[in-house]
Amino acid sequence: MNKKRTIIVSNRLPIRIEKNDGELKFIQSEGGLATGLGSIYKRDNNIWIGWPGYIPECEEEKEIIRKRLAELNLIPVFLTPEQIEGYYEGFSNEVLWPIFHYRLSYAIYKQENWQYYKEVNQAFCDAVWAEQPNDKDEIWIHDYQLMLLPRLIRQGDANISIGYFQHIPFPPDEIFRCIPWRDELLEGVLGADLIAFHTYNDTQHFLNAGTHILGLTIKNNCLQIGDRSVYIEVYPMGIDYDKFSALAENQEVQTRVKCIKEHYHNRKIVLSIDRLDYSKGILERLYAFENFLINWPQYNNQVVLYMLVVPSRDTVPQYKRLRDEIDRLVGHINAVYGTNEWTPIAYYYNTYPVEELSALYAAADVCLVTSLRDGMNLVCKEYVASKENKQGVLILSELAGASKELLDAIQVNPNAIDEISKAIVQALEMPKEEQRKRMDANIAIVKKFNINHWVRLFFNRLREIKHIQKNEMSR
Ligand code: GDG
Repeated sequence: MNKKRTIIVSNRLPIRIEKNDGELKFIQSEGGLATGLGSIYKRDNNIWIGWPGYIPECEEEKEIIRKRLAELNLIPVFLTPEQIEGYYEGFSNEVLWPIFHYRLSYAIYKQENWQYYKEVNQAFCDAVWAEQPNDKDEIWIHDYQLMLLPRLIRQGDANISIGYFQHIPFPPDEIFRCIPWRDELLEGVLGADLIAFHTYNDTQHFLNAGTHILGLTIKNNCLQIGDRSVYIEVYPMGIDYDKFSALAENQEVQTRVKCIKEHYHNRKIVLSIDRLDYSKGILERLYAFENFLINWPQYNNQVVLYMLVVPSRDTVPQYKRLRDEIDRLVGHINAVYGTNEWTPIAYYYNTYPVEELSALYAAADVCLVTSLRDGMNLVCKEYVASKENKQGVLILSELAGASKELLDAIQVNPNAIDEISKAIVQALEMPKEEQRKRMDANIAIVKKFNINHWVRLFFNRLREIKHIQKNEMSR
């Protein structure tokens, strides 16, 4: 088997396994990454390695799952409940997630969780080597749960081609420095040939961490590890533009749009969609909406904030507290400002099919994204893709990676409550012509720099780097 292979590795496989009445169900993920990489891992003898999100009851069930997944080019890494708690919930979500989102005080450093993180990264490495990759193959590792993996793999083959993409921000080095295991994490990622982030700032923070914390040198924009050059570059992730623009035109979705608008008696709809997470600025958004109701009373009964929060990590104490606070604040706003005819906030804590999401995007007059930090934020791009030839205004946090691309959104500082309220008014009063102009400019960006473009660009660059390295070695 000498043909070049692509191996994708991420914490989760692009599939969900459910067991109903003793029968295993394999449900393909519709997420952006799964779609974008679908054309790659399903082809030839390429594979995707990751946790299937399910704990098998016995060895026999493991084997059944392994076989079923192999037919889909997927290789499972099975994790124990203790590993999930220590590596995923404990280390990834209670150390790396808060630190990388600039929330120092939320980090909980526990030595035993670090041990689990190392153990699971090693398990992923073993799963990669079990597939016997060689130095013709390409390995693309995704995200902060697997920061040690590039180096672990590199130790088995100095010439193998490894790319790493981080979907969340990389903080300034003085913040990153707070992690007790910062050196090992940096050295781990630096096993890759190409390390990529959504924004230029993230790359600069990473370069600073390399020079200030590890004392490395930079040559031609690369970090030097001995005689190896590691490329640190920007690849802003796109979405499946065609899918979202086609969905918005779909007859059933259009019917649903009509229903939604009628349900709210043609009041203006301000939409927000996010996972439950303190990085998304959900409370700030609610304060801003209350401030808007107080200071622009002429809009009472004219506007609805439709807020969809997708359940996430709600066993983690900070997330549970956030959820309680959202419940309280939504209850307070609806109780104080609502009337018999009008409930200001339509709040749902739920997951919807993508068709429903599409109908909401198409129906919304305004999309409000107030992330306090966000690697990219795909919701705002999906909103834009659902608005071809239509009206709509995007209000976008300047602290989301997408703000570097969607320059024609109304950009706000998510900590400035008054600024967000004013932006809501500006959006509601924006002339149709200006809406169209701004939306057209945003559409052009989202359409061109779509998910396929992102995947293509990344792989082309990884190949180019390998080529450069080979030339350097033969000199
Ligand atoms: C991380 C980074 C970065 C949401 N609700 C439902 C649903 N969704 C989908 C959206 C969108 C995705 O989930 C959320 O993506 P985001 O980018 O907004 O946020 P994270 O989940 O935090 O993602 C982020 C991203 O990685 C990619 O690199 O942009 O910064 O934090 O696609 O559509 N999908 C369905 N039902 C829902 O109820 N089907």
